[in-house]
Amino acid sequence: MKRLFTVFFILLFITENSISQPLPVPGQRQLVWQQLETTAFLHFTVNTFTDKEWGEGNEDPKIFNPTAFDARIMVKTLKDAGFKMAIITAKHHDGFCLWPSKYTNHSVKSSLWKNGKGDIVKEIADACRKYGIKFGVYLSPWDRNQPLYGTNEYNTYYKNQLRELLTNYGEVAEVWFDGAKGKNAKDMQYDFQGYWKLVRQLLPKAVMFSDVGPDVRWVVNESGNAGETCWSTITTDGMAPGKADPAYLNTGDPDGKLWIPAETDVSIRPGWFYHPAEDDKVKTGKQLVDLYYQSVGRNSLLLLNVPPNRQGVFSEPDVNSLKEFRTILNETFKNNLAAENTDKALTDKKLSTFITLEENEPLIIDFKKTVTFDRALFQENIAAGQRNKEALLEYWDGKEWQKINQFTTIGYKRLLRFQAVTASKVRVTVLEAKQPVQLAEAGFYKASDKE
Ligand code: FUL
Repeated sequence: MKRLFTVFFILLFITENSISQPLPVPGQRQLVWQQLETTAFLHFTVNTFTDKEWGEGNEDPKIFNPTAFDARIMVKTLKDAGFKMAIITAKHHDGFCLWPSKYTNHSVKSSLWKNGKGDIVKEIADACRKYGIKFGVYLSPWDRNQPLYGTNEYNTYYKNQLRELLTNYGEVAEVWFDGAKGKNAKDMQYDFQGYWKLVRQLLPKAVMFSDVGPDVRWVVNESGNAGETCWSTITTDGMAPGKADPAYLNTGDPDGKLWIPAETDVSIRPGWFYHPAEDDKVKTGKQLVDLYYQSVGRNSLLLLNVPPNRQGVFSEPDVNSLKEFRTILNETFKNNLAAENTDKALTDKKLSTFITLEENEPLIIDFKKTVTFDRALFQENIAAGQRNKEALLEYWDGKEWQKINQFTTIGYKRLLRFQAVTASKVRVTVLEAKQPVQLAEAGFYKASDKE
């Protein structure tokens, strides 16, 4: 009898699980991170003064002298343009530290800037706090200056520097681990597991970026293109920073075991660092908006690099583009045409209120009047995992349903751009899903003329 019961319970367990497998879901820190949508990178080091992209590591620290450095002006510009975090390159591949690290003299303390008494990291962190945006750090593992590089002691050096950055500057919301390493670089076994353990221990709320996580992954290009299909899940077995299939990371994996969403890092200029010759090659506000659709609108996050110039502020073309970017987005997404007559759950801008859509059970959104739109927005309640695989959007032409768009993943956000449609009703049908889709938001907009 006892045995029969055991068999019964095992069978029950198996059936339960095959009906509804628990899906990977974001941790709290990932959920907060994803909703930031637009964050900024500040690439700044000796390269800014030598006109290089990768420093050699033998630069004279004296050349670092941004005579009009103003963290507040830059952070305020970012804040006004809707950016929710600034990540500073505390140390790039050249090894020069933007803070007065105890562990090396190759830093601001040997520079002419503020007679060696300044701290760029502190000024940026303070400005972020003043203007209410989050603060993050980039600390390059590849270090072309540090003599210990290539030995295991370098791992200790790196961890000591991480500890300085994570204990002296208040909350750090993101730590960026760059896997880049030159072809002729010394052999070096990075202790990534040890680095990550230290961050978790010191700042459990911080998200960590590397190609393959642990919290957020790389989108695998620097042109600002998340996969049109973009899953926040991947399986990292056998992977390490610098050792992963690019196509896999770009689109993610519907069957991935871990929640590790994609981050899209791209520069407002051709290079990551400021070069005077690129002043007329700054992406326009309209081009930045395209990047927003290709990243945030494809279930990723936009990490836009805006490099300070030799004075230590943003140059005018960059500032103008940032302003234009936010103006266009504000204009486009100002008026959700569905807001008046749709279930409030879909337009209250909360992920936690949603409508559940089963496969092939369409949801009709009736605008109750004729409206014209050329953009659509969908969001899933990702706290319950990412579910939609394929969906169809149609409009009612007065006689029958006409296709507007058939699309794949939604996740945190999916934005669609299409030729203007004039209609009084639309219909959304989930064609295939991992589990019933928890549709948190739906929006229909007429794009700004500036787009
Ligand atoms: C790359 C680096 O080599 C670039 O200089 C830049 O920092 C970019 C964000 O990551 O791997």
